[in-house]
Amino acid sequence: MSGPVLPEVARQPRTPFLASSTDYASARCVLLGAPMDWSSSFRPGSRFGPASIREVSEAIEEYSVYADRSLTEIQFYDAGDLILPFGNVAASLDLIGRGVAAVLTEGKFPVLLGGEHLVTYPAVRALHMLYPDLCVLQFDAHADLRSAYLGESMSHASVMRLLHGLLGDGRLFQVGIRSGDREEFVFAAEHTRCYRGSLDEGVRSAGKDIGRRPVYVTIDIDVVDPAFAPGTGTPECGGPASAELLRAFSRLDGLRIVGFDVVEVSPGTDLSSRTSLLAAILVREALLRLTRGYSLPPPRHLRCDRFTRSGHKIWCMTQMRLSISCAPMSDPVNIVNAPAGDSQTTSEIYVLGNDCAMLGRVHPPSFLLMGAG
Ligand SMILES: [Mn+2]
Repeated sequence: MSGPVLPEVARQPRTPFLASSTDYASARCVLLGAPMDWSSSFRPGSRFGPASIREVSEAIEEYSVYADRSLTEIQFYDAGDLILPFGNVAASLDLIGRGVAAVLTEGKFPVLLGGEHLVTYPAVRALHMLYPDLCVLQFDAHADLRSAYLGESMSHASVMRLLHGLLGDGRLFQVGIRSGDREEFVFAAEHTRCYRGSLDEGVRSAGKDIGRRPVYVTIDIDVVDPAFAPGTGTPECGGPASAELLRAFSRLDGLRIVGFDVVEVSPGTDLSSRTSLLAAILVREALLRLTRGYSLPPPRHLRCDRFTRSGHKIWCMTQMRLSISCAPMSDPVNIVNAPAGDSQTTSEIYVLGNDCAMLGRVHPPSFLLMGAG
């Protein structure tokens, strides 16, 4: 299959990322923009991050001296930005989850461009259904562990708390953190691994603790000092230089990275574009690492618990076109608009998610069921 992922919900980029392929089928990674900043508290504008990162990617080299590898040696596809309903957090997260799930069911790695940090939540939720032992490595100035911010639990300031609720204790690894309220640090001491030293030491320690478990890497660009990344929603002084971040990034080499995002790039407050340039380099480094060696296994496990009650709606997506079907999951799934020859039994259906989410593939590679409770 060639063409954009989710043509109904993603828009082709005006300027695709440097060296991206036009051949979707052979791509190992898919870039997907999530231009959402609906919960940004200080300075909105990260909705313009994905377009800005793509635009400045022209100015960086395809070859990376850090990875000794070039984007021209790998296959990745830039699917453009998801079309998100302005101001609607729940519906936007739902669409982001679907977009990431669509990438995963194609056996490809997602690379998400934020957007505010909340976009990480649906991405991790989709991956967690594929990888029950998933860990998250967070580069950030902020702990993002508030149970709610301004009365809102679905907030960029609460995203890591949401992820902790999903993954449980000891799965969240935090580096670069230098800001948060006291409760967040008390929470971190008990429930996450929050490394307070240099980025380099933090990533090294996190790498040892994560081991061979699959890990999603999320980079809030504000992890570096505002001198190096002024274009971000909540700049936090006292951070490391961009060189330190790139050095720490090279330490990720031994890890089994299964997804990546870079978030909180808000180009409007950075006339120099250095924030977007740094993000573009991070995306290049991520792509070069995600395509190294191993590939994404197909979904393996079945979790039907949220779907066993009768009367659930099942969204059925065939050949990346959405259609709607309704079926009680206790019965064999009744697939509407299934192409002739596709399995109509539940035996090959994998549940990847719950409320926003997805039932996995029936016949790879182009079949995806999406469900909502
Ligand atoms: Mn942050």
